[in-house]
Amino acid sequence: MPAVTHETQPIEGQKPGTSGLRKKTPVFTHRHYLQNFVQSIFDAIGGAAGKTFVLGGDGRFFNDKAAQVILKMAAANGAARVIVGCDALLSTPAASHLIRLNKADGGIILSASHNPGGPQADFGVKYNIANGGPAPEAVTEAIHARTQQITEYRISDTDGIDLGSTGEQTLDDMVVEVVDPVADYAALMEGLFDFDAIREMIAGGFTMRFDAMNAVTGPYATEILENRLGLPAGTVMHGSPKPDFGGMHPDPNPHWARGLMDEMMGAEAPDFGAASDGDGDRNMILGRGIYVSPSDSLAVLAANAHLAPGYKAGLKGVARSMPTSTAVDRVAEALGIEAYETPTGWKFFGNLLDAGKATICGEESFGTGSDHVREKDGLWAVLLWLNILAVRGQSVAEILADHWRRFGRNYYSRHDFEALDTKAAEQMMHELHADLPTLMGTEIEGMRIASADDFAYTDPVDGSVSRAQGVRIRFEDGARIVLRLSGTGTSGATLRLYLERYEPDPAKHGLDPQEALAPVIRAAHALAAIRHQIGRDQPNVIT
Ligand code: G16
Repeated sequence: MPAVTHETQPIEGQKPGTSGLRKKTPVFTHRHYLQNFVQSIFDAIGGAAGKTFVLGGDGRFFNDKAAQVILKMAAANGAARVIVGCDALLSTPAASHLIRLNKADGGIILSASHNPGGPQADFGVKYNIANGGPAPEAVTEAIHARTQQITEYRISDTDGIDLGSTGEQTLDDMVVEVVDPVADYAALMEGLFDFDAIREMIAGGFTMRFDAMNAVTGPYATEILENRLGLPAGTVMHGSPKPDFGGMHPDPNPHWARGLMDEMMGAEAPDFGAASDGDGDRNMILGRGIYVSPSDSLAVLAANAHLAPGYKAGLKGVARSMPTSTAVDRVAEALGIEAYETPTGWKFFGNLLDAGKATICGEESFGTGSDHVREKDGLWAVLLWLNILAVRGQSVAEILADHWRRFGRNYYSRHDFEALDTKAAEQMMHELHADLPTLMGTEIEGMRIASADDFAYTDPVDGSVSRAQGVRIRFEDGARIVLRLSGTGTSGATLRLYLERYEPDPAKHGLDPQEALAPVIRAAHALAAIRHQIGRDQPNVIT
């Protein structure tokens, strides 16, 4: 058959970060770049021969062409079957579900998530393993190692495949099954949530706005929210995936989803607002006149999940990434279940979910999900909120106020300093790291430091150890500062500064988080000498 072997040589920098390999699009479209990485994936997993893969992406620029290259490479490497979304579209959680549903050996997801798309913007490739989740570090390290030794890749010398309609075709000896990207995912959601109760709430006048940010969630949200749940047409805004996301930065946070924020804070606001990101795994939750921080959302979902049919048996445990606020830990304590603290990166939740140690996981970076798939899942979070609202018959603001009254409020914010000089950012972390042993017991801004360390994680399931996962400084009153450099950017370095302070007194739950956190923010700037090190003292994104 027409499989051709091309000679190639290693390309520098093909090291997957927090979530797959993300680079500028011109880097990915450069000769052999995608091919080298995909061949390295196949080589690192022991070859593709006889295997079944799932393939799809968020529809960004180069998604369609990259999918054709990967199909031809899978065929030339002897794969038995590739299940691919129509038009090569699949949200990340839907891809995770398809891997599990079809017992596939793995999946390749084309996405740079919340990063902008377009010829000069970002592209990404991520490999997921047979449990449906992102490849763990051992696998991404093996892929990276392979990229440094590669000498050839194999690709079929055929025309591509028409991915415009569903059905089975063959590419050389490989079966290509083109599937509706939405159907199986929508069915999974119907099984988890009480759609009748949500329909009844909607029939009673409940209103909602969902911003799909011109990204992949549009078709999923339209099918589920409008077609199946009966919300009026137009509930989903920016609902058609576009290669450049219509110029939007598809990151669902108060900064990038400004239009939705303004609408939700305005006089005509609907009852509920939500947004999702480029590949559909992130979510932002809003009520009329109120923003729900992702850490609070995780805590509320954990405390109320039993109200949805899929979780009525209760939770086995919860897990959050280290920088995520400890609000969910308080819920876990009340429920008498374990709360796990993992490094940043959804891949670290995989073992806990597989082992039945955690049912719900979440991150401050607008990610929440459960053991229904092995990725975070934006629409899942929206539907669980809708289910809770329908059962409790209260507004988002009432539910949040209730939650804080019961558990106390963890004021929380993340400050991002983007596009920094990489050397300066690394030097800052290096010097801060060197100071850590001297910090315990010292006082700053009237708060005494209880501990200061660099987070290292030992996976409780397989014993693997991940070091240098972020600096954490804890104060005796429960306040906390975390600093780490982002692993998902594509230019320069991004410093993430995470700030948290616990307030048990309900009379003090109405403050603006920036105001409530002011002493913690000042302490962070002083301890890390941020202005001195990176030449800036103002973040460019605050969430
Ligand atoms: C990815 C990871 C998340 C992580 C986020 C931010 O999300 O899956 O676990 O929290 O990046 O990572 P960083 O702080 O290193 O930039 P996504 O939605 O981009 O795939």
